[in-house]
Amino acid sequence: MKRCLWCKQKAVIYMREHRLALCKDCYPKWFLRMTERTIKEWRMIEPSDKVLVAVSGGKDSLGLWFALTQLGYEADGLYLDLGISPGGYSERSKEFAMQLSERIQRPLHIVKVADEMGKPVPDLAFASNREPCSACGAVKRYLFNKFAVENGYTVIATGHNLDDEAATLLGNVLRWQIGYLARQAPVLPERVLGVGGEQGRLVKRIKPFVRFTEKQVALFTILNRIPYIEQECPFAVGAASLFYKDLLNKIEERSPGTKWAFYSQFVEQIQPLLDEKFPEPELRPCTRCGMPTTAEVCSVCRIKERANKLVAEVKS
Ligand code: Q46
Ligand code: ZN
Repeated sequence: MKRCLWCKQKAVIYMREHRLALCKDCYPKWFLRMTERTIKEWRMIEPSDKVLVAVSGGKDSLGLWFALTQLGYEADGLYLDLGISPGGYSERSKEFAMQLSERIQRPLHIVKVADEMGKPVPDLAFASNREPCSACGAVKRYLFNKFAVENGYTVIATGHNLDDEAATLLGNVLRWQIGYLARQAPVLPERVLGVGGEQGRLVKRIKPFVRFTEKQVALFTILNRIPYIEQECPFAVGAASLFYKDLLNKIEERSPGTKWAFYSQFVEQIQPLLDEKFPEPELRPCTRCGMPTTAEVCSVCRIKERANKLVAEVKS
């Protein structure tokens, strides 16, 4: 049995990639220290920033919200009710988010996708003929940004971990999705429109957990006794990202540290080159809603319009 390197108690985790064993008391301290280091290294949060955490009710986003408040950041939460009903998924996730808000005494904002878009995510996806995750991703990015802009938040923090980011990177590399690769980074700076008023802004996005594996985040959340939704979103079943995560875990097993090397070397050496060579097209205000987009009509307004058209066709 391994002993904690810091205090010699019984270890609860051995991180081969760091050659570090830690106990249940020292591990959360190490985890917070590493989170703070990531925030500072990437200049994720400045003292004047107002931080909004995208809270889903899962281990990553709840762990992140808790960690940020432990580190002294006055971060608020936003829970988007996607209206995913199989297994009571959205309802149960919301309960967990509310429990943590109560415990850390920070406000949790709740926005219902159906109120904002006229329909919940599964109906929007079906009616617009898109994969649920593709419609869901676009709607989430849009509504988080809209809420942040309208309520004066300057940073949106998400709980993406190393497994998520490495799997996305692998997927993008396998298909050489240069546009996506050019914009895959732990920090996406704020982008402002020359014209278009207050809404013409993409709020800065940060991923303070990119250094941690999924297991490391889960352990932090569990050791801090934060209940979270363990059930996967019903639409995640069979997703390619789960398969890529599995592959990367097998590689990591054979060669510890590969996952981090794959991701961090990309971010340090390749992403800046791509970003320079393939700059994002100019942003302009969506002609329907005024939010920033690279097209004439933003993808969310197009989803909404297609969904409404279908309803009109069914009724006639
Ligand atoms: S919530 Fe939405 Fe995820 Fe469910 S529908 Fe897909 S994108 S899997 S993070
Ligand atoms: Zn729009």
